[in-house]
Amino acid sequence: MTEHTLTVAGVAVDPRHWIGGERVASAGTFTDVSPIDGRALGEIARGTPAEAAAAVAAAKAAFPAWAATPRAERARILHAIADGVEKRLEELAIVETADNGALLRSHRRGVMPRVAHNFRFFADWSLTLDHEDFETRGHTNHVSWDPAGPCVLITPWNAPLMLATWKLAPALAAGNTVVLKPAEWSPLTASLLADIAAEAGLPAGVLNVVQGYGSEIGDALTSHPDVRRISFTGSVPTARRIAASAAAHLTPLSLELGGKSPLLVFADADLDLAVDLAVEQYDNAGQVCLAATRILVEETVAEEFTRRFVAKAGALVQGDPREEATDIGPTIHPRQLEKIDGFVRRAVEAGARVVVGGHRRDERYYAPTLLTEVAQDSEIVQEEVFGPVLTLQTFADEDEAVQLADDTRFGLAATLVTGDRERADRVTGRLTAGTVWVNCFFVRDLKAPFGGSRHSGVGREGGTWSFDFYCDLKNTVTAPKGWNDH
Ligand code: TXE
Repeated sequence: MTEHTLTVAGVAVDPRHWIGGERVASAGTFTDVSPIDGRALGEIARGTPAEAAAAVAAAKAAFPAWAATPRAERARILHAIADGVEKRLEELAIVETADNGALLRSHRRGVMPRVAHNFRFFADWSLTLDHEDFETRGHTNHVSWDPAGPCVLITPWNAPLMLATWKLAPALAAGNTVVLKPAEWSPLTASLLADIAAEAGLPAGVLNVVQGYGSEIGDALTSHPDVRRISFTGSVPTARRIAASAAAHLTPLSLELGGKSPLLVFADADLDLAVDLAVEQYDNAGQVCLAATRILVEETVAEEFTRRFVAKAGALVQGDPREEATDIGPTIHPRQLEKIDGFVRRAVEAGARVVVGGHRRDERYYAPTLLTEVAQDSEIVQEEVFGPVLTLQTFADEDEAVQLADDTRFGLAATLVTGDRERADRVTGRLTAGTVWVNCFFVRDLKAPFGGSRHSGVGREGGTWSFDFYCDLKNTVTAPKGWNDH
């Protein structure tokens, strides 16, 4: 504990940067506020471009030794980080909930175990990367996966530690060093992770955490000539700024952006399953990039689907995310709630009918909402709301279902509910989406490629695809002749 330490829900958190294995205070600070009740959690380092550059310099200095560390040793340290996450799981869960308002029970049972799994999975996967050798006219081709260098990871607030570690683990396992820039609305668990990584024996400078506003330090990170990879999860406008800034040095980018994913319910579907999957889209108060926010139902079952949906949605408990019984917590920030409310008001003005919700409960909680009678080209159907707001449209046949499903600028995911396997295959083949779930939702293996098409992103991460991104692949061609020992 130092004079800087904050106590958040009983847990000590250092609000300063973590650069080169040391805590570094910033010239200024910003106030981190809990979405649960608007209470200030503390003053957090407000990074400057010079501080961001210092973090990149620390990552650069630490790179040669970490890159030269045998993979098995790097994997051992990543497993030790996972052990640390598991040991401090309860603290991480409590702090994350205080900071971003998502359900404590999900953090305890789903998210934080997954954070530990991110480290274990990518540590183990790094050991399986093939050093493929093959021959060309007697010459040997040897493919090696070289670490790329310092990586900048920029992450959002909706699933802070989960998204940070899903990038961080493969980047480190591959032998890169990292500057992590967490979102300013949820800075705390990244700081705890820095402590855990240091305790696990991660050498100084391999992981650096800079706090602050993306608008103030983003450029210093993304246009830096020593940065070799940038992985970003967040909004489309910010992605455009990052891409423009990264263009200065042609720094490779991985962009995981928003979505407006469809949930297609065919008349042959198990309707109770369809309703369960639809209501699940309110998880994390709808602040999930993968959320299937456009429900498309075959006309003949639309009335029955709606009846069952209304009953199920009506039973959801909205309130304090720390309570076990709560299903839907607050939105991240009153500004986000204002944005959500604006979307719904404009949709209603344009003729949408409110089936469920349609209003704020107070300045932090937005009632789970379902709107119908919405036009395909309307804002509410085309734009990501990032709140507990779903739309319902109907379709007459498979062709219309596909046409509506695919008619946005996004392409992140799609969910189909149908009892007909052939239909599932046909429809899946016609959709543009990085992930298609059939009769399920959110089942996600770290081996699988993850990402989106169109405005939902550039590139894929997951399994070998993560290492494709975080490594420089090198092919060495060796002739059979020319050796002194011949
Ligand atoms: O995102 P930003 P915001 C969508 C969602 C939400 C909207 C706005 O629709 O309503 O985006 O959210 C950093 N250079 N998603 O404003 O700005 C920033 O500090 C470098 C979907 O919070 O994209 C934060 O760390 N970095 C999404 C991160 O970018 C910059 C999750 C994300 O913030 C920067 C979040 C800059 N110039 C929002 N400006 C998803 N795909 O899941 C900001 N940042």
